[in-house]
Amino acid sequence: DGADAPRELFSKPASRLGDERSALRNGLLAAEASIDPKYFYDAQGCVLFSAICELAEYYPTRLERHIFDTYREDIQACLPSNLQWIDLGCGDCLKSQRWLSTLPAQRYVGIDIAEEWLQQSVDVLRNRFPAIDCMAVTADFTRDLSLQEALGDVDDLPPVFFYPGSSIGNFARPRAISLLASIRRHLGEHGRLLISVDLRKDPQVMEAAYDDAIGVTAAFNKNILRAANRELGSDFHPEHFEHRAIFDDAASRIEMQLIARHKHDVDLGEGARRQFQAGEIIVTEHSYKYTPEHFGDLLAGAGLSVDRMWTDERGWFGVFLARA
Ligand code: AVJ
Repeated sequence: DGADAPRELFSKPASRLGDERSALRNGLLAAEASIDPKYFYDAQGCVLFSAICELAEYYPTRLERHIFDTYREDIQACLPSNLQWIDLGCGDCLKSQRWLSTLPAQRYVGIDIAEEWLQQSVDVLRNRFPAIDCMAVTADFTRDLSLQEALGDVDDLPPVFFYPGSSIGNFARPRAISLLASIRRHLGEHGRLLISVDLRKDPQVMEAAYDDAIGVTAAFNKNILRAANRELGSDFHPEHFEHRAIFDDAASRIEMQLIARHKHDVDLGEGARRQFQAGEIIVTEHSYKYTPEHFGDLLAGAGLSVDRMWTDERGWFGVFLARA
């Protein structure tokens, strides 16, 4: 039913869809089954993620807003005097709205993969800030940050890339570095990157944030099976899987898993099938957690250096300002 199909399906050429579909199927046929976390964010997944952000256990969103509100003037004083605000993975653009009302931004560029949601969100911004040139760019910047094509020749203003929400935490080091390096190529002398990341802390606190008491995150995790069913024509039953979130200290990441409750077969479409043994795992997401030093190393690996860092009082969450 198209109503709640993953939004980005509507705006992709068939060839691209085919590649993604086979990548999804291959991930589920691999020895260690996995599903790319981008499939979380269908209509239902976005509603569940918004609910996760309100959970007592899920501290990142609340702490990031506390840091932005507490240090707004301090952060703003470190930004170029007139700028274009490049909002990476802007979603509903609400986080940027809080900045645009006090920033000397001449242009806003919202970049996201979900086209029509992006258009609606940028239209709201356009109406709210008539003096700012607002652009919407549909791109998967994590794979093909073709900002040059996306921005064209609008490199007349120093860019501030805004990458909040610890979204960088979804990527292992190699992909995180290539993403950060592609941003660096657009910074020039005056451009900046304002990026946030979840910091390492008591594993129980981190695990609770991904396995809340009332089960919203469990629902968010199981919902990915419905997205896979729409994409592949597979017949996963979410209730045949159990949610688990564990902190892997050596890899410094939360791993979200779906665990088969009992032995059963799943039709993966196109003649492919897989038998899941009881206890067998599908990995759905990694969320990497950094110390400030480690995150500084990651940025350095992409040719970026840290200008400033701000954290909440307990040092649980970090906002970093970086330059080329
Ligand atoms: C949006 C990817 C940053 O990793 O914390 C929240 C997604 N997953 N609860 C994160 C998520 C489970 C979130 N990111």
